[in-house]
Amino acid sequence: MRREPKTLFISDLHLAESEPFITACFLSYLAECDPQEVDALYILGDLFESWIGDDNDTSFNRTIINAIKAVTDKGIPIYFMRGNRDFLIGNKFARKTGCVLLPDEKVINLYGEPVLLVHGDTLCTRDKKYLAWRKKARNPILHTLFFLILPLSLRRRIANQLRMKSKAHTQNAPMDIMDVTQDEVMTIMQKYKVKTLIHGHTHRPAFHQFKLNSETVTRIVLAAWHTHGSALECNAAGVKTLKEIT
Ligand SMILES: [Mn+2]
Repeated sequence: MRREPKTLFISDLHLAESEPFITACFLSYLAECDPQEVDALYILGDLFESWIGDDNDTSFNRTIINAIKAVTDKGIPIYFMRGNRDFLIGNKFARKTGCVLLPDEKVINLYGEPVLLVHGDTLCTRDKKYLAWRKKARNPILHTLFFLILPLSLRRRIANQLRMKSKAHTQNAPMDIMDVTQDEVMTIMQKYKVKTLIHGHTHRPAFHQFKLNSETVTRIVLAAWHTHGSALECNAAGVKTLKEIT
């Protein structure tokens, strides 16, 4: 008999070779995904700490790709939304893993309920410096012309420098500008006419309830994987729980 079906949401794993514990945690999480139980897995960005192109065929990346492929091969659909750290993930990655790539804003039908998914970086509108950079970096013509044609070794160096710059920026920016802007949250939820929004990016896991057009709506924030994993589990009855993964 089929166990109670559920849909899973994860984000901000920041997988890197230097973090073997979290990588192992993710690999065992995938291995335990049972098609009798899991309807779908959504990865809402920043699966990787950095991604310099689908052609960067390292053994680390291959291990992750194969583990994801094993899950989609079992018949569990995996949907992937790019984050600010792995926005260069492309069609080749999707083909190799069997994932379906999602656009930056996506409304899904979650057991009959329309739910809006975003990574979360675009909700942090007070971080003007980052948004200006994002606009340039996310231009597909620009990254093909100026980044993806560079040799991998050079791309790796640039990515490291950008990461260091980003770290310095995150550490120096006042705490509150790194969180979402409530106005932006309300605007986007209204635009897509949803009562539930799920996102990651801020590393501030929570269920936020507030009024929007006199209705109670919910913003669910996924947790980053630091010392352990975390996933949002949703079932057909509408129950949503953030669960620790160890
Ligand atoms: Mn992020």
